[in-house]
Amino acid sequence: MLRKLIAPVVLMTALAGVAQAEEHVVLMLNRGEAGTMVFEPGFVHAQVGDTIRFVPTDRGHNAELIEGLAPEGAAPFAGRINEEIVVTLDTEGVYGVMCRPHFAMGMVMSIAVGDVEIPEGFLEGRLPRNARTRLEEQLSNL
Ligand SMILES: [Cu+2]
Repeated sequence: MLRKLIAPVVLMTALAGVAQAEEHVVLMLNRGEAGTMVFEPGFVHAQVGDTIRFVPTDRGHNAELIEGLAPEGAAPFAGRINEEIVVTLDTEGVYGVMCRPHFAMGMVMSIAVGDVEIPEGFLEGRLPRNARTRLEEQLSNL
């Protein structure tokens, strides 16, 4: 009797695992592998429904969507300085994220959600030079 019950439970657990969203952890650091004032990792490839947890490991940073660097319909977000935030990725596309105090120093990261390509003209708008350089490097992973 017990054996008959176990098989369906194991199957359901396996199916739930496939559909389960993943949480990606991104650290905000004064110094990391890519240099000073960085998000680490600088690039995350996620699926729709996944979340990103931005962790202020070092003080003085925030995580916020860069205006214009997001797919249409994506909800903007902006954490406060030193705030840990969790962002749910509901919309497929490419996102650029910055730390506002260190945007000019190139403290940015990028996210690709789903099986996507970089939209045409994605980095054509006004961006600090250091931010553009890092975004280009990060998005070369796509
Ligand atoms: Cu910062």
